[in-house]
Amino acid sequence: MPRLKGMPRKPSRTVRALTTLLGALGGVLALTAATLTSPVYSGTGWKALTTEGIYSLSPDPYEIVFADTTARTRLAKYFLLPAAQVTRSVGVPITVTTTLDLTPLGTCPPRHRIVVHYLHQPLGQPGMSQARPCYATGNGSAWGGHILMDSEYWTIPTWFGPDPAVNEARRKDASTHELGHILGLDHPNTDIDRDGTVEAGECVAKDWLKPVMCSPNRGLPWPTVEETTGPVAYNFTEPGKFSKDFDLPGLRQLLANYVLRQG
Ligand SMILES: [Ca+2]
Ligand SMILES: [Zn+2]
Repeated sequence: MPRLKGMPRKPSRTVRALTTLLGALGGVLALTAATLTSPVYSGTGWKALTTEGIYSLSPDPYEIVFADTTARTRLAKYFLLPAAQVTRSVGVPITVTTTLDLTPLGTCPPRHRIVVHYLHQPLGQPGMSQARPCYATGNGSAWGGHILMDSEYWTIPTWFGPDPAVNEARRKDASTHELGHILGLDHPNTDIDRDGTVEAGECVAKDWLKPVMCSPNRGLPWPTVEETTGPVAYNFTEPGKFSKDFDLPGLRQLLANYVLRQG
């Protein structure tokens, strides 16, 4: 481009620099707009349960109910903490009720009901619990469903190892983990070591804490007995909590997806 006679060079440079800056800003703005308008189905340490048809979390309240009085007596307290966390830190009210609900396992319960069962080996295998999430066919949001907790965690006090504190921490983690599935979270395990296989416990961690949705058992190893220290309990600093760095951001994004998917 020809320069006007007598025109100093500096302004021209300034204009070019400004143009480049605007170009860069334009790119940033476009990226932000795309981020704001598109639903997201996975992030660091979390993954949406799209394989079960769940793409979002509804802002309307959910309630936890029980299949029978034994389930209510044994398990109600294990859902208080995660329900309060989702209510307070995600913004979706979840109430632990005293209601009994006889909806059969093969049937989805009424909208936004989560039925908790206390059953011996519900999958026919030792130590296996299960969530059976339902989804709203209209918009792919979490509907509610059934949680089948294996009663062995409670009837055999040393199920998770010799340390009572470890056992209680694992019971809490297991209950919260199954609730997470109902709310639309999948296992976030990924092939971190790039050996071609997604392994058990292969999940991101922050301050040694993995997502509660990490499979299995928050990705924690069985407690082991060390000769010098006795039973070692592995980082159960936040038993039964959705982790603030992984699970909770995932649930918040699922809630945001509810609106984003309507756009
Ligand atoms: Ca691997
Ligand atoms: Zn699971």
